[in-house]
Amino acid sequence: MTTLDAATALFRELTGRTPDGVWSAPGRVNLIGEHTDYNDGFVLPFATPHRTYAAVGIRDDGRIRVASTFADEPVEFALDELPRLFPTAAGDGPAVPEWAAYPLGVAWALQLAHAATGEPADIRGVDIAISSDVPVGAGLSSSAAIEGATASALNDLWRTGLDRPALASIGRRAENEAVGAPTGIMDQMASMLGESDAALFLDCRTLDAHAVPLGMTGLSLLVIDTRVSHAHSTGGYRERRASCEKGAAIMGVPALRDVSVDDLPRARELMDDVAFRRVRHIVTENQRVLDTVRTLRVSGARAIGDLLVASHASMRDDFEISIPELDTAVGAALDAGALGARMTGGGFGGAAIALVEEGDVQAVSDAVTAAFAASGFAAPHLFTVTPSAGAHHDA
Ligand code: GAF
Repeated sequence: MTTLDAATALFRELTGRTPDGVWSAPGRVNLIGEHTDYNDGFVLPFATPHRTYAAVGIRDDGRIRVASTFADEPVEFALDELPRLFPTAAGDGPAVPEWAAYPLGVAWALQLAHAATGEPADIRGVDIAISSDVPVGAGLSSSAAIEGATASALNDLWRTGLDRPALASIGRRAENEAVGAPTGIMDQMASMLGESDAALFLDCRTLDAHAVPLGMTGLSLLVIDTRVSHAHSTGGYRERRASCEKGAAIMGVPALRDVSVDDLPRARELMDDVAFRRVRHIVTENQRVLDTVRTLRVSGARAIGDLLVASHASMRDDFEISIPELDTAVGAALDAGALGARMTGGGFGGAAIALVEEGDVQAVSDAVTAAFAASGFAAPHLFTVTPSAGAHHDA
């Protein structure tokens, strides 16, 4: 059964009806530009072929019910109860299971965003059945996929008429305030705006976005999921974000986007070694994103390998968000002939990517699997990905 069919079947089981429609949104792989999004910087992600499907139907009693193939029980509230549930820190309502906070958070944030427009809409109760083939906890943003599918469905059914960047911002608000993960906007923008065969160059300050063709003929992008799970609502991610904010304050700028590579000697004088290395990662990573976009245009994808490798080293040594499994994946892939490799996503677990000649995929995969076994790590999950389309109405 396809994932779309699984969402439709779950909807029928839940309601005894046919859904009014099915909407889907992809996960994302970030080619380069890590932790730069919440520093108002640059990122270059693309949407995965893996998608989350939401089969949705209107109901007339003002209630919202969400079910998913990865949870035992549906969760149901009155729509007007949502403001009492979120934001998490202030909510005094009943606890919401984390998976349900994504779609319910989107329903809450979409109503708020729409109310601010003053335009007419048709906000009514809904049943939502979710199914997904985006790997969870692998750093491929299964959460943005749920948010994108739900936001697209509700925007159409409620006739709220918001554009894709606005829907991405609603997804981010759900993630930040309903789930409590202090993430940036990259994943939601990639999930909403992704295009086949292209990465999305995004300025996270202005939200200007344009597609950068990857020209992958003869090349493959291999994802190496370490199967070490991570969560951005906890410790490390939040702590890195706080260090960046502190670094920007010390430098007297609104965000680290405003610090250039030429400013780094001054930064080194103003802060301790750890704070400086956190700043240096962001500043050099922003520059690497710009260099990658230029290199892709001028020389093609085969020429970006060194930038990917430099990005990984910066995350390992300066930002300190890699783990031994990710370093092993990157090292083994490069030793086996990958043109470039780096961890992707927020870190502390999740996946690495390797840029590989098509004919070398098997050899690189075997080498990575062997290196994991030799280090006593659980076997990684390896698969290739091609950049795919963003959120849309499927049926
Ligand atoms: C996670 C976050 F959700 C993104 O906003 C981004 O910060 C990323 O980690 C790191 O680049 O995916």
